Amino acid sequence: MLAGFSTFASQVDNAFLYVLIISLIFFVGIVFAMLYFVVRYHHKNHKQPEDIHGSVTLEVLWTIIPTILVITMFYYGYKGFHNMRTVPEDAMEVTVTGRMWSWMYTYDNGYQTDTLIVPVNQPVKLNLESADVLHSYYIPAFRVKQDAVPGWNNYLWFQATDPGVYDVMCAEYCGDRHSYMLSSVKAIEQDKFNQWYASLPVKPAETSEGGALDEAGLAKLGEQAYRLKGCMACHSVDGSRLVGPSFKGIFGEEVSVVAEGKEYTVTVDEDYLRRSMLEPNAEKVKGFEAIPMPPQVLTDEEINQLIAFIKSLK
Ligand code: HEC
Ligand SMILES: [Cu+2]
Repeated sequence: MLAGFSTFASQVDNAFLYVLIISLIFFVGIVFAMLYFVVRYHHKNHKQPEDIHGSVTLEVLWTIIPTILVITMFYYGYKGFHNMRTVPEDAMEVTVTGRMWSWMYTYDNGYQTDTLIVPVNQPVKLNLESADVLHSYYIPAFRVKQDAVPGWNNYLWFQATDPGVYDVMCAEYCGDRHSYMLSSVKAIEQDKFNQWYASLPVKPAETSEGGALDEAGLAKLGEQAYRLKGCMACHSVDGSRLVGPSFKGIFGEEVSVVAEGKEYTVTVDEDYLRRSMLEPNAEKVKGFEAIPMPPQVLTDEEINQLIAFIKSLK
């Protein structure tokens, strides 16, 4: 079995093992009883078939024993479930946004990352949100999995026990690039975490020394947003076609679009890019009519940064 690295691991693994061992005992018992009957009641050994009438003792035994076994299984399962749904008071909270096809993490101070960073030996509560369809947040090494449902606040919690980098997956098929939601959670020592957290700018946009950013600075933030906001799942920057058109070299070019069944060309300028981000499905790029771009949650600042980034991709 895959080793576990959270306080839930032994509880989940023991419940699993308990069910597995009982199933194995029954499996072996049933197979042997079957083989025994095949030989014992073979017509050569048992010439004359006979009727068997009920046995109250047997019926009581085979009702009561399995009932007790199933109740103990339920007990272990319920105990674990209850523990997983009861978040400790001192848990650190992080908001997780699932969307086609990436995860984004927002910390209490507003900072956003594409990898979850948590301290070890500290309960962490993840508030799960989805921006579009059903996703499921899954950390196998921590034995936690929970659905992210659009329009509904779900959560999970865990406490990592060992520093390390662990896989995060989406466990609910969510479209073409579902597998792209593979990412990671990094558990680090508490003091290292505190250092990292204290060093964070309040918002990524405040990395420069205030004042207006030049075009190159904006484009750099735009590149961050491109990765963080999940655009890279569908838009390449090297000209290759993913789910959506590549961003490379589109600025200033003509593009054929379809809107309300009519086809026309527009020049890719700042307004067009802004429109494409705010109302992605009002004008569809020709050749991509059938593929919806999910609605994006972007601030004006982020849109300006993304536009600068797309402009810089010659
Ligand atoms: C799930 C896939 C997906 C994601 C994620 C996505 N897009 Fe799109 N995008 C598309 C598709 C498909 C199209 C083409 C159809 C259309 O125009 O609606 C498109 C079109 C565009 C266009 C027009 C491009 C052109 O060549 O004219 C822009 C600009 C754009 N997206 C920006 C973004 C930005 C910025 C993000 C991230 C914040 C993003 N998209 C995230 C799928 C996606
Ligand atoms: Cu998903």
